[in-house]
Amino acid sequence: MYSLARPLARSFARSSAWSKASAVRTLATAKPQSLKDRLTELIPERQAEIKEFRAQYGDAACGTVTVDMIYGGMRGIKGLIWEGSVLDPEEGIRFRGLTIPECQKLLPKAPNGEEPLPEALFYLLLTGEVPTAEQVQAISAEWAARSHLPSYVEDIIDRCPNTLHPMSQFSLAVTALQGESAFAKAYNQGVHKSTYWQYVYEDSMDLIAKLPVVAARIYRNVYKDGKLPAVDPTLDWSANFAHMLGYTDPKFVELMRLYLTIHSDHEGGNVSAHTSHLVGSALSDPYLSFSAALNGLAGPLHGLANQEVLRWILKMKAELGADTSDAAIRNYVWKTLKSGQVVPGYGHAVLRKTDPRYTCQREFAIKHLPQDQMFQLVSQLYNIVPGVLTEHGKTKNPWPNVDAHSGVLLQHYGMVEQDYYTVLFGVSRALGCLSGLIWSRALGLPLERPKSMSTESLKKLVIKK
Ligand code: CMX
Repeated sequence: MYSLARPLARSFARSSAWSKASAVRTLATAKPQSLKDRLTELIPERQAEIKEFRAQYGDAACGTVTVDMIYGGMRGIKGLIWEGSVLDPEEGIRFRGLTIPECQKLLPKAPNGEEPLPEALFYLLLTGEVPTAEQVQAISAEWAARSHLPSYVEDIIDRCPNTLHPMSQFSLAVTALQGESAFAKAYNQGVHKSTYWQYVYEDSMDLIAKLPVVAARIYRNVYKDGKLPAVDPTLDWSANFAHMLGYTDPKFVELMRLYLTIHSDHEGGNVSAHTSHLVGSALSDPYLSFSAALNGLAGPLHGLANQEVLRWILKMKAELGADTSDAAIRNYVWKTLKSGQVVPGYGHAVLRKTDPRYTCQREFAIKHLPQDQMFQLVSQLYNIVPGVLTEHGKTKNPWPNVDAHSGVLLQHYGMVEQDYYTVLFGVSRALGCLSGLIWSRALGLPLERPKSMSTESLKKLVIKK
């Protein structure tokens, strides 16, 4: 096991009592531990560290809250704990201290594969440690073994009309899976709160295992003949998902590994992560919490933007015909803005630079599909849109986000059904939301309940007499 030593583990470097202890234990451990055993060791250490931190610094202020922040969607208010990742406006995401290129380098890969396995990222999100290939294989096998769907859930999916958006079907199926919740059963039996995380862990492992089966069933029902191959216990999570979707090209499988890794987590304040955190804080089980997150992900300003991007580019192609000059594209972007719509795939609530999740997908395209006509259009847009948005003068971040690139890769390998793209995002986002939920229960985080104000009460508070 590779443990996050300095300088990589910036996030833990400062709270080094925990990271040093785990590094030492890592070296001393001969036999690889299961993920749950490792968590069982790490949780009390982290609980003690936080207890001490709060005892010393519990009264420390963490910035001011202004009236504009309150009206402005709570941007920048530091208001929740999320252990798995931290987002820097300039640099982008770090998963437990590791950037995306560092994850691509350090996380175990499939035999002959070049992209990281999402199983490894999940281990990293939960423990802060890079697992061995053996530990990752154990997770792949465990997820394959837990992947069975109850027949009532299969029936619910099969009864959905093809006209119901795949994200609605996905959320519905995850809600229906709630009948399987170990946490809900344990809570009803009155288990001690110190054990909650263990049931949330079991539900999370089950749910992550089942998501590709649910998602592939929706895909096959809506776009294909409804027949689904069985899960292959010898394949990793992404390879199984690609196989069930009906894609056999090894490059598509590699794309899935990259895709499911990079869409997993983007700190805790984004709509999907925050929703799962909020709903989970009411001790709603992981199925209810994650289906709520999916409903947020299905919004066009969040995950649905990946569908919107491809639609917008196809519409542009249809409108411009043969003239895809820079000038014609610039006019099309301006037309979108002047009609009061957003340019999908551009801008971000936190980032102020090109999203590294965009960059790594661009690198994948340069490597595997440099001649793809749609990729070339996406590249052309990258040269044009930031300038137009800057001239337009409203957007704080004119650079592309993750959703500006994903669709063009998927369509290259034959997945042209744009309405489905956000479901892929949802499968991946489970890794971040559910690892967050496990830690929230392990740390005993309470019911989330910020203070809201009416305009009148806010005026009374801030206007000096
Ligand atoms: N096109 C046009 N206008 C944009 C814009 C874009 N891509 N991005 C921001 N703006 C506008 C905002 O709508 C806002 O306008 P108003 O003042 O009229 O309300 C103004 O610029 C300021 O917004 P901001 O502070 O820069 O951005 P926000 O934090 O409010 O919003 C986001 C962030 C992502 C919702 C926004 O950039 C956007 O709508 N982008 C397009 C949709 C998109 O790609 N979403 C996916 C984000 C990644 C993800 O979650 O998956």
